[in-house]
Amino acid sequence: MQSNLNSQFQYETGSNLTKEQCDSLLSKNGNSLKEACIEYFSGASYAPNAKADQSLQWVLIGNTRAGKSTFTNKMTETESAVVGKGFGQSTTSTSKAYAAVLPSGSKVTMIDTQGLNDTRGTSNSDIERGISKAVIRGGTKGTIDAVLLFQSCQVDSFGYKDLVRKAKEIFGPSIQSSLVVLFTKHIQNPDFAEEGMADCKKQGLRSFLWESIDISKSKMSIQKTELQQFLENKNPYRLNEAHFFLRKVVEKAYLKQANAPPLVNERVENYTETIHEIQSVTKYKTVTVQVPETKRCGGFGGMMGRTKTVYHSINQTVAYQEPITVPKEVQRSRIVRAETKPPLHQFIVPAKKELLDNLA
Ligand SMILES: Nc1nc2c(ncn2[C@@H]2O[C@H](COP(=O)(O)OP(=O)(O)O)[C@@H](O)[C@H]2O)c(=O)[nH]1
Ligand SMILES: [Mg+2]
Repeated sequence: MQSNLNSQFQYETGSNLTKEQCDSLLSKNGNSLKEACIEYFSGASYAPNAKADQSLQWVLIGNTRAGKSTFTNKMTETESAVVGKGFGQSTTSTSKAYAAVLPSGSKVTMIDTQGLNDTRGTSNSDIERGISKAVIRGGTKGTIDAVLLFQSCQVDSFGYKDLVRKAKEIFGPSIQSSLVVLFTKHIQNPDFAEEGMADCKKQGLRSFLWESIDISKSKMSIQKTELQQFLENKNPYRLNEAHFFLRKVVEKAYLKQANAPPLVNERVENYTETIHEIQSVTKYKTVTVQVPETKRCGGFGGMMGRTKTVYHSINQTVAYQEPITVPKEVQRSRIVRAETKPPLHQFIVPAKKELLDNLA
């Protein structure tokens, strides 16, 4: 039964969770498939009363090579985040938390996330799930003070619109007021940066120009102080809002799944059947036959040449065919039709889209 539930869970989530991971999610949810799916997609394990941490929490989101890891290293004054070297190569494959002390002395936890539009073929929805898992389920802190959207000005400066959308998909629509677009690599392309910032303003989004590399030590410390002041947030985003949003998404996805036409699955099933074959065997039996013999009669008649017929019984063995039934195994096949609903995970993205579009 449990292994059945496990495979159903894997089907619905399209995940490659281990048996143990499935078991633990299912048993945590009283073996309710629906609740386990809600937890899987929404991060319900997020502790609503996560410890009230005094430090700030920033989440860094951006395309690969936008400068997230470099930024992290500048803030922590270490080299602990790996920076991309080869062109177009992404380096951060999972989300990691880094602690830094701001010029004011406040502590900040930065979650450096896996770059979106990953060059190694990881799909964006997997990355988004990874981010929400790290941030929402990580449960280190119940609030986010800022989500920094990294936009490199190397090629253009409008890609951040996609990041805004992604951030809303991950955290829910009310993240908007905590979003800050950080324009990086702007020194060579000040026009791109200017256009981008003007565009952000039009969208009612905050933006900040940031330089990690081509900057002196003293300018860097001014920049950090400015950023810190810029990111001060009196009303940090509460992570359980993200959780509520994602829960709504899963519930909507369930509805969509229920209304979707079933997938008809036809497969050929082989089976063995025992039939009874009629064969015949040769058998023998003994029969008694009467064999006539002509004998001369006795007395006068005999002398006159008269004869008579007498019969002798003799036993004879005769062969005959007797039918018998012999059991025989034969291989047969039949077409089995099964109707299943498409897996739940196929409805998560459309459900999110619908919820966000309804709000827009
Ligand atoms: N000029 C300039 N280059 C940067 C800046 N930030 C990052 N880079 C370079 O961009 C490349 C990718 O940076 P990385 O931090 O790994 O990007 P990530 O994928 O977003 O983490 C590296 O070669 C960095 O040196 C910046 O502010 N200015
Ligand atoms: Mg990185």
